[in-house]
Amino acid sequence: MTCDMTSSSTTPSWTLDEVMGLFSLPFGNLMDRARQVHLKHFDPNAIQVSTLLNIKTGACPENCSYCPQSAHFDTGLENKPLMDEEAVFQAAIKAKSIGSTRFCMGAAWRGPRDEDLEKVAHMVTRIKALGMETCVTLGLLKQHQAARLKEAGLDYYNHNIDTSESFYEEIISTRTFSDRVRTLEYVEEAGINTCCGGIIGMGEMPANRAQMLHFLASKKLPPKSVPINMLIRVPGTPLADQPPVDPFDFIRTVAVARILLPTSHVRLSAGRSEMSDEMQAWCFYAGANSIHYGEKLLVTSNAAPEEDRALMSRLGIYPEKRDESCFVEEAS
Ligand code: SAM
Ligand code: DTB
Ligand code: SF4
Repeated sequence: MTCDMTSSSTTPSWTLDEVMGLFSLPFGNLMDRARQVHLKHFDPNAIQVSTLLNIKTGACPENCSYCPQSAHFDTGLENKPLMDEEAVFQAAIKAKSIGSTRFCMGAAWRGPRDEDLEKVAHMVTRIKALGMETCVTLGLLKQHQAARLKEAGLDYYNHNIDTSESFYEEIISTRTFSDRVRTLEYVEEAGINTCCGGIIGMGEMPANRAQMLHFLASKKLPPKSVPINMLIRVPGTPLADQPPVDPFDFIRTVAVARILLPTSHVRLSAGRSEMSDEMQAWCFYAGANSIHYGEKLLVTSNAAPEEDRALMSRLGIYPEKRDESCFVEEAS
């Protein structure tokens, strides 16, 4: 049994113009709007805590311009094959011991081969039995692969659309936006929660950010988890020299995500190590209520765990308990 998927029954429908209007609001007005929505649906001081592990590193055939793991760019990364199940399991135990309630495994694949998917399915089942929520991000899936992950007990599949459909081909040419959407459909049909968001700072315009969030909010099943990544400008990737994102524009994007996806968790994902404490505090105020916790993201550094603990303490925020709806069978 996995978590219920009735996440956004209260989501009103938005036109793209209305979403653009939210982005254009004076900063304080937008914060007021987002805060009201956040207070209505969540404990504003509880933060969902996930830990990431890259279980297969580098040599990815896709050419995502932001990604240090693409075989198309020389980022100095050491490629590594799929990790052993036992090593992954031990990492999950460690993540649980530091307070994470969800373990997210990432693989640098265009999509998994069936034999690799089977190995990942075993990892999912073992980690779930620890009492953790499970998430994987493995690239494009076939329909039967999504069904197999559901059978293994997977709670979330992370598959980002990354940006708007109109800007997509500027960033990636080895697959289309529609390829991505098809995998999301397979995941939804299988009954797995989707985790889907994007990256800010790739050279997109405010309209592209609005289109991306409008697309997510307009889905019949909006994602239950929405990562908002700030581009990590990795040397060797085509986006290495992008100008930094204006912190207020990033916070605005978090706030619009909160308003459009009122019952979803909005995750501050990549880029937190480059954010000031004040910027993160504004993101939490604007409605971000999930983080990746741990020294590493997939291959790049994350905010230091001791700094995260200190910041949470200074802000009076605390880790959210796990979602009990994910564990109905075990509890009964
Ligand atoms: N290969 C799988 C896929 O593409 O879905 C899973 C791993 S992939 C690295 C997961 C997500 O990480 C991407 O969709 C992207 O949103 C994010 N990401 C990768 N590199 C990033 C970077 N340099 N800065 C911010 N986010 C990044
Ligand atoms: C997501 O949206 N962000 C995480 C997770 N999903 C898998 C990954 C961020 C990756 C940042 C660059 C890296 O370390 O590879
Ligand atoms: Fe491969 Fe995923 Fe990186 Fe794209 S984002 S290059 S699919 S690992």
